[in-house]
Amino acid sequence: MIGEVERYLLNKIKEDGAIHMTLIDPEDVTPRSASTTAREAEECQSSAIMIGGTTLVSTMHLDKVVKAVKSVVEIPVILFPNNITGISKYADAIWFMSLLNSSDPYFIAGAQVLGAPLVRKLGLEPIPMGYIIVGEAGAVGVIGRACSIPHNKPELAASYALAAQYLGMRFVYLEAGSGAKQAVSKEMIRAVKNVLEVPLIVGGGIRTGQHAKEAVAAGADIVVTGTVLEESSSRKEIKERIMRIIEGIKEGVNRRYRR
Ligand code: 1GP
Repeated sequence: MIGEVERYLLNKIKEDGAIHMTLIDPEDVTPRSASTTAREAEECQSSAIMIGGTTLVSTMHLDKVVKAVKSVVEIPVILFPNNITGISKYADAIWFMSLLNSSDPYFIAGAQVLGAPLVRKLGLEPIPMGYIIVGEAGAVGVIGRACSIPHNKPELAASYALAAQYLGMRFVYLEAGSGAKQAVSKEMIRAVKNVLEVPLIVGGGIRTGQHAKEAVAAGADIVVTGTVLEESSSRKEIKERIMRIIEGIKEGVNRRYRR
């Protein structure tokens, strides 16, 4: 059941303690700029490229972006779908995800039912993941009709994460929303990690090495960043920012062992 990409991620987490993934929102890029970001990310040792965005509607554009990225990197390209329009045959794998705290059954199981046959037909590797929205959350909270978990209720996030694990999801994602002012707190990451045996992904509003370090020290296994790279004006800046975040992840792993 566990595919090649998932095995790679699990091994990488085991080897490095925690890893970084670069998120590319197809709506904010051209195929060319996406491939530049992906190449820089791979050079800086980001472990995978995720491609997806909340308001994406053009599968045609998505295909072009995924194809361009795939042609320049060796690391896996994983789809991060907002809906059935977020599926592309050019990717290696897809987060087969359920927005657990949505109030709309469409985002919990409806889109998944529609998308599953296509995922199978295209031979994409599905990686089951429980997706949990936290705090203000922005666009993803609105579109996904999330009953967002307040930042000061870590125990609620832990209950959702545990339920995801008991439902058989093999990854859990705490999402503060793209470009969030407030990233997921250390307390919430710690509370979730405390009950979880599957890898924990954390994203939304992580902009600096210090942020990444704190998230990893608290228990994040995968740190996802997107906005911070979109805000970069040059290849040099993209590289520097990714390097700082990856350095922060390494420091976070070391801090865990020092406890
Ligand atoms: C969004 O968690 C991801 O889905 C990444 O968030 O864009 O804030 O890095 P940022």
